[in-house]
Amino acid sequence: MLGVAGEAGEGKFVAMIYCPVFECCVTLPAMTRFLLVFWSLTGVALATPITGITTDNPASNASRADSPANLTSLSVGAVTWQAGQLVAISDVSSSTSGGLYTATTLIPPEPSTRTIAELFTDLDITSGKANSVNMNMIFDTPLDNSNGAVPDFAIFEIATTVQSDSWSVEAIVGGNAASPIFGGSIYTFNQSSGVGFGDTGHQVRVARNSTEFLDQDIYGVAIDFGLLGITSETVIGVRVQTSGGDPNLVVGLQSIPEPTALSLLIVGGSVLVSASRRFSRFARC
Ligand SMILES: [Ca+2]
Ligand SMILES: [Ca+2]
Ligand SMILES: [Ca+2]
Repeated sequence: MLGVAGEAGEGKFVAMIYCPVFECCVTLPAMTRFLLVFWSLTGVALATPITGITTDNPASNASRADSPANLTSLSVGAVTWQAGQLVAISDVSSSTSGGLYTATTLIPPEPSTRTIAELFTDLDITSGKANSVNMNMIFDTPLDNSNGAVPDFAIFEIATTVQSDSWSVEAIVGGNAASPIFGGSIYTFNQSSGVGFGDTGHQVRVARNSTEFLDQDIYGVAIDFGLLGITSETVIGVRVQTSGGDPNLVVGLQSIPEPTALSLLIVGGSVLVSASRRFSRFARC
């Protein structure tokens, strides 16, 4: 199902992927809308690549060294969470000491007063932690899964081309970041299991040392609490665990009422079916 990835800009994606259902290439947003409708109707779900974001600092594809960019909206198919619906992390703890980085600097070796909490309690997609093992994060406001299959939180990370690390996530339903109480089950996903991360159009240039730099793109994926076995519980945070992944932002997505979200998804799906019929006449691949 996953195919060719195209270049992305701020809020605009032209990636084309092969859809075996329609036997043609469709845009990534169209495919995501189809998947969301399919999941809503069948209960079969996967994590979902984000399809667009906006930030307070537009992406500059000509430069690999973006300035800090705080998330101001996030879209998955036809569903968009605006700034007031994005829930930041208020507390974070980590089991490892992997390198912290900001938009242009790896910390260390640069002397810095920045802490892991500072890099994860804002909405900046250009700062994070390289080679994490696991991190416990508490949302500023508790969330729930009253929106059904609509995603409830998103993870952003850096990678050279496409995200290829393995990720596991688990809901925190009590306690705090240092001593969490987990609920539901662990959900594991990666590129080989069919879950890709969507390209944000932003980049970072991470310093490995004083003379060596690593250019990375920033990607995002949205996840439904149902994948974590959460139905009626209140979720106060999440544990994010990776095999060498590099998270730079975890953000909660306030619940958009299911009827509204579902109608948006169905409209999106209807548009997709209509468009795919027209498209398939001349765009088979
Ligand atoms: Ca960050
Ligand atoms: Ca949900
Ligand atoms: Ca990575």
